[in-house]
Amino acid sequence: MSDPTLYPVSDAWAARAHMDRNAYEAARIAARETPDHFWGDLSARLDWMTPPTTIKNVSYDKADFRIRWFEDGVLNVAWNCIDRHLATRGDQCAIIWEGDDPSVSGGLTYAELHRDVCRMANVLKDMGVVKGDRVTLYLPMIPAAAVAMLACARIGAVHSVVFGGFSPDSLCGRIEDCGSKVVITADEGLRGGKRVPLKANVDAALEKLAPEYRVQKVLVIAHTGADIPMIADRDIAYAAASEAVGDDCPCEPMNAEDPLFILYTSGSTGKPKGVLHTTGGYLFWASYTHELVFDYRPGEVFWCTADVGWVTGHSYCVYGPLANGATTLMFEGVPNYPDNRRFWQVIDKHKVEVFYTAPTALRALMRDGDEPVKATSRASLRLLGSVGEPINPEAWRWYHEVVGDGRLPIVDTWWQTETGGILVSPLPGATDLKPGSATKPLPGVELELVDAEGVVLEGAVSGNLVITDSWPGQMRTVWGDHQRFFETYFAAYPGKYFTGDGCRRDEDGYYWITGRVDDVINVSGHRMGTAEVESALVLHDDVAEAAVVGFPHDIKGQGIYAYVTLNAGVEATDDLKKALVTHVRKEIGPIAAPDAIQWAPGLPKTRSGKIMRRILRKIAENDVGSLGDTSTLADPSVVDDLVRNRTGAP
Ligand code: 6R9
Repeated sequence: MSDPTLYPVSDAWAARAHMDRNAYEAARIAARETPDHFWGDLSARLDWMTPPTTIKNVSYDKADFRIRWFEDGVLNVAWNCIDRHLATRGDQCAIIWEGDDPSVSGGLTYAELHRDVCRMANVLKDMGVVKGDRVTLYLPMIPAAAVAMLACARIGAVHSVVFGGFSPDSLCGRIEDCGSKVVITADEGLRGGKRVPLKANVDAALEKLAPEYRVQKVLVIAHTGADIPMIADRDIAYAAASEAVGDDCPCEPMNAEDPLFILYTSGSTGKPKGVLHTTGGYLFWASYTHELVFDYRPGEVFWCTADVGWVTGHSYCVYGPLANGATTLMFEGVPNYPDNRRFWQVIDKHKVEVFYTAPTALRALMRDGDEPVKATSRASLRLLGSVGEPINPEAWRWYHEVVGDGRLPIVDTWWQTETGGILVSPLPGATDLKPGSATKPLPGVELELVDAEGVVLEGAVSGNLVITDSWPGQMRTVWGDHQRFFETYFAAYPGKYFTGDGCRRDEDGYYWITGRVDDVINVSGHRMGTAEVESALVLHDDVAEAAVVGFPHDIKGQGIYAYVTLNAGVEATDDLKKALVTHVRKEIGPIAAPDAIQWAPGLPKTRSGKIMRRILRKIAENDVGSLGDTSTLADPSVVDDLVRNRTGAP
């Protein structure tokens, strides 16, 4: 077949997989009809200090709202990810580390991971960190990042990892929101041959903190060895501190519903939300989905290219693989440094068996043709995965035919920071593939498509994607704002979790995620709230008002298009555009930098003053033939001006 639309499960996969078609169908029914029994049995995949007797306790009703899984169970995440493997795989590599510089790599066995995690846990304890305290991590992609996460988990501290690409301002906001008294960072990071001044950013962030949020200690890991200023009584060099402690640290018994981590993510309004995940349900889901979706077998080398600053890095670089006793690869660098063969060379170097990356990386590499890929063997690979945004069929086929030599299934995995782990994905032994479709929900994931009024849509149709029941990995609250949690996810369609995504279901019951239907844009697989970028822009002295929308971008999936109204008397120059881009990079971080800025003398507003983003989106997409009804605008003529002066979006 030259251009098949269906890629059937091979006999070999059906035979080897954890779940074949029949097992999948049976699990779907069992999870729906006898959830306590189904999940209760499966919960034994974790090691419990006290096994749970109550399995599922969930209500999405406003009056009686609660989400609890395995609630009387007691366990420790670090025990499950490390200690329980020591007897059988102490000498197995737990983490392979590949540095930004191709001549630098390393790693840790499970025994070494145990030693390092215990030491860091003891250092944290000596610094006064106790169960329930929040600890902010601002680290490069080095094994110490996983060690720090697990050290927190070991003593019951709640980690909040902030992506190293976020600015000091963003870091400051996240430290204040969760009230961390301790920050763990490194001297510098390395990405694509460039140094990332992590410690300097932490210093700048802490200077901006309001006094009541004063951070007491900063633990600094030496990575590049840069000569950085240390502040007496606040900064602690990790190397020396870890020499002073023992390498044994008991695991704190944690209730299944005790918090494990907070991870900030962008929403459609306001500042980023602190998504809270708990101990039992989250770890269970990360572990279960890692095994099922990637059909993971002990001893295989698993590589998820995401940074631990994102949820994908949490669940599939660290928690899922380590809970399953895997060898997980951590890569510090970027796909095109020193050149565009890097991913494939790393696969050959470390004999990677499962490779999990984002469509934006594939689209960027695809531009350079097949030759860089074909220069490598990739013979060790047996499965490919995709995550973060819809994968366009063209990129899917390139991934399948060129990267996978036409022989590997692709699991296109749909999920969110909020869901803790994968919810919709093919299973390699059970699901025929369609390029561009995340295919079908995992057992226990009950999807519906609804219209704007909440009417349930049947059959082959497009609508808003909602989930009618709970799964163990679901987030439990927005840190410090339970009301916002309910309002954001459960108020739009009572009794259902609203994903924020639009979706089509085809005649075979396959799901095709079409993208966000709210004011969140997905830039290179990273979520960005339009409101956040707008707030950053209006902080600039010359800006009166700003409106930000997404537009289709060949590589990034979506780009950021900003309409900016300047203060009276300010001259609209190209230099000012550049200054605004720099300003947003500084306020939020490089991922938020606008791809296009258009000067807008006026913005299209309703008479009640609401900006009509629908129109701004159309103009940014250069789809000006179908602007729809503009008669409700206070001043319809602003639209003509915007259309006339549309910026040639890249
Ligand atoms: C894991 C992660 C979540 C949003 C989500 C959706 C988009 C993620 C996708 C996908 C289509 C896929 N998304 N995976 N869209 N197909 N396979 O990315 O979490 O950063 O919270 O983003 O990403 O729009 O709602 P997060």
